[in-house]
Amino acid sequence: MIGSLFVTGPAGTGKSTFCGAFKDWLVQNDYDVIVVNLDPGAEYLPYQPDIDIREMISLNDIMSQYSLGPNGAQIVASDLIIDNAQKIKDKLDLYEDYYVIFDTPGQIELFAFRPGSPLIVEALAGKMGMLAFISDAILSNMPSGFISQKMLFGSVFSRFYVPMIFVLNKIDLIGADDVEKIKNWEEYPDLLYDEFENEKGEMSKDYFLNVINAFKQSDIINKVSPVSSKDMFGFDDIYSDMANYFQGGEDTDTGYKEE
Ligand SMILES: Nc1nc2c(ncn2[C@@H]2O[C@H](COP(=O)(O)OP(=O)(O)O)[C@@H](O)[C@H]2O)c(=O)[nH]1
Ligand SMILES: [Mg+2]
Repeated sequence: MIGSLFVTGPAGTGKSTFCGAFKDWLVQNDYDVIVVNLDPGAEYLPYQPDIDIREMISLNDIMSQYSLGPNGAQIVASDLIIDNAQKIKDKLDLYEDYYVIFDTPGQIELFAFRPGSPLIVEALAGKMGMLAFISDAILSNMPSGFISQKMLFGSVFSRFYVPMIFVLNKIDLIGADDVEKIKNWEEYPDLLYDEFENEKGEMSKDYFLNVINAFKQSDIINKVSPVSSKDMFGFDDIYSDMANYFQGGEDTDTGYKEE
């Protein structure tokens, strides 16, 4: 493994679609890559996983074994991923010079907020793991939505403490002007505050001013990476962030490509 990208984010933001599309993009650009499905509850996946947790954990078996409904079984299933880490690792070891993309359970709390999840990242990726937080462009297009996604991003970062990319997915559903507006919020957080005030009218000014200040001072406001997993747009930027982290720059990586 060259490096691993764990793809997380709220349900329906497009994690699985991103995993499949980013894999296709990497393959088209001559990189070796596999996708690992870590969602035991996935009924349908928009890609063919190279390693699949569903072969190791069955939601139906858990439901009957522990007399649980589908929701309870999802929680137990997520907690069982760590028990299967070695099995997954053995399979990963067959892919020495590959990038590995991990798709994570649909509901964010099943990955980000279970006690064992940082151990899963550590066990499967060692020091070569980073996270992509997938946010939905429609939600992030409003100041309140954007702030809520950034706070969630910060919350996930607090748990894993590995490099994280804030992906603004589904930009095909908003205008180019809106993408620029969101990028501007990132660069000039005071603008975000002004527009948030316009959106909400009366509000607790001190609280939100302090939230924005915390963003500014903590690197939570740092960069957004606009992507359309549907149109395969924006993946070059994601890739260069990965290459920078894993190999210390794209030049090194070009060397790898020519090997
Ligand atoms: N328009 C558009 N739809 C997308 C994009 N990415 C994902 N979707 C759709 O969003 C829905 C949820 O996607 P999915 O990958 O299952 O989300 P997950 O729950 O985060 O894994 C599906 O209907 C996807 O087709 C995108 O870039 N653009
Ligand atoms: Mg999914």
